[in-house]
Amino acid sequence: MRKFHWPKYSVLAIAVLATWLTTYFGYLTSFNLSIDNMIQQLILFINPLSFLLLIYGAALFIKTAKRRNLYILSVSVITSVIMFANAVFYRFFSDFITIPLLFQTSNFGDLSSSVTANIHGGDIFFFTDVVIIALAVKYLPQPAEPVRQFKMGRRLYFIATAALFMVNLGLAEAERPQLLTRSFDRELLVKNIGTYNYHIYDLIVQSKSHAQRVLADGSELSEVENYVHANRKEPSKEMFGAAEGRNVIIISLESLQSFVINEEMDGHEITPFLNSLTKDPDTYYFDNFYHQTGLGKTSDAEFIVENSIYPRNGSAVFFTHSGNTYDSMSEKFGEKGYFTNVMHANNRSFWNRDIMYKALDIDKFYDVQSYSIGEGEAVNWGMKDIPFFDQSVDMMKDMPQPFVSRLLTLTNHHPFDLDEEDMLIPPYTSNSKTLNKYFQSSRYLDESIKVLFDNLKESGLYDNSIIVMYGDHYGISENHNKAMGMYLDKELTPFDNAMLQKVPFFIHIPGEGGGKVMHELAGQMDIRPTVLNLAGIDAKDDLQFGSDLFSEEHENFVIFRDGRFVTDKYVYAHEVCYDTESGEPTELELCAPYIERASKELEYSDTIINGDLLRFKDGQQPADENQPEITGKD
Ligand code: GP9
Ligand code: MN
Repeated sequence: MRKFHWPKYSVLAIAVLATWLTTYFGYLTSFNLSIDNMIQQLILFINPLSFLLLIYGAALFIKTAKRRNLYILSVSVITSVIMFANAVFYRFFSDFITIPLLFQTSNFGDLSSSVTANIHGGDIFFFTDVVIIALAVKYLPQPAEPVRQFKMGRRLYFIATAALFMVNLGLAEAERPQLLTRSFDRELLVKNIGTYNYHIYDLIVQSKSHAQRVLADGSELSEVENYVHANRKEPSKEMFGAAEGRNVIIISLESLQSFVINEEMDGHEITPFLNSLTKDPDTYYFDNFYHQTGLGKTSDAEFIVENSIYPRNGSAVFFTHSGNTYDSMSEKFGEKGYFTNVMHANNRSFWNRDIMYKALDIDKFYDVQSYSIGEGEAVNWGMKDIPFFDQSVDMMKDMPQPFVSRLLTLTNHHPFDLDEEDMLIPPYTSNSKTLNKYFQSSRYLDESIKVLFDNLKESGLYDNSIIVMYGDHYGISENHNKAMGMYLDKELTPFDNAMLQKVPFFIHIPGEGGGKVMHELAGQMDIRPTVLNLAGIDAKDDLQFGSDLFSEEHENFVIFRDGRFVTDKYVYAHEVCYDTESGEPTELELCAPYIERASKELEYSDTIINGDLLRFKDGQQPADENQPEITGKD
């Protein structure tokens, strides 16, 4: 076997090295990436390498030196342009480029002016590698043409490249489990797999959904509409407009499950404020209410609240279908003159919110940059909920009224870490650290809601608002069944796990006085129809899978995103039909009609999303003209 002649391939080696380092320094200087530890720094450092080895390595298949050099130079120009374009884009949007944005042709006008304004002289730096490679091409000795025996060296080269890629992915998976399956944040993707791999990933995700969209012609819409309208429930006339003209404040209670409400842990009340609300005359509390989210978690819950359509199975619809036309709740409120916004002290790109919110017609996103996070005001995933609510209510005071504000809390998020001073009750003691901390963290979330209510009262906004609060999804997964079983004092079955998907749902209408605990079997899908009806906005022609919770016709049937379901008689989980009353398995036959209906409903929902069918609905503009305007950081 002949030796692999590295020196002869010095142009290739220099190219990889030069682009690698240029990319890495580009990361450090152009993007505001939060790196928390040495491992993350290491991942950031190595993440461009496997892609560069692969793309430049293709030169090893090119026979003549001249063409090879031309190829290497072209690659260096392209990679530099990619980094340069992202850097300029980032200055304006605090985000990385994603394909749906490039298809939003109507935004090019805006985009190009902001792009030119954001180019700096120093950006020439991104082309350092091109210059170095050009010099190498000019002055270094060129290799002889490859000979047969060279194949072995080439094979080794690509095996090493693949191995490096796997190491990179392994480290990324350890740092951020489920990064690729859930694809929750462009920043995290770039930090972990690098800009170049991120663009390939984005290309795959987007082209998959694009293909399904192209094939849809609108004929499927009428079948779905027929189904939805046949199952339509008449909203409550009595409650229609009960909160007309008021501000609507919708709180996403991070990871809050119903099992903590009106319960104690080792003698400590877990959610004293929320408990008091369940007895409050102005509050409707729903104690038989389920989340219906999938992998997109918080964002799935948001999707449901806005659309009353199921999110997608296996990926976050906020990421995969942000270019669709939607008939969102925000759009409806907007048409009635409400100022619609979301408040959330996290990166604007998390869950692709910055893009999706435009598709949902949300007027403004108060992201992390709208908040000032002082010393000691951040824990776990970011800003603590109490200062978050303090500052949010301050901003609400300046909003045009009526407004619809959706506020997303964050502190009660896995791994449920708190600062000592925020631990208002002791931890639980079980074999699950997660569950042990969860009680304390839920207690903190409860305290923050109390602060929110106090702030609203103080600001004068309270009396003219309604406050709607929902748990977004589970916080304690089935991995903690043993510890949960210890807390609940029973061995958990799939039936119990289905029951544990209950999340709290509150509708608080100051001064209304009709409040009570409602045992209606319900789910997040019902939030949109209920809220719109309360606001006095007619939604009967909308394509909603949920229905008004105050309607007498409301049906006791909740379908989970994964196909499980709950009715007043049966619960279906893990292919077993259980009796709702006793929790004991019963004949599968009894669940059969519901199984069929559940899968049909989920399928219809997927059809709408995958085919972007709402663009064919009467009164909707064709999707391409309907793209929301892109604005930068506001
Ligand atoms: C992040 C927050 C939490 O912005 O919404 O996301 P989750 O992991 O709960 O979906
Ligand atoms: Mn969440």
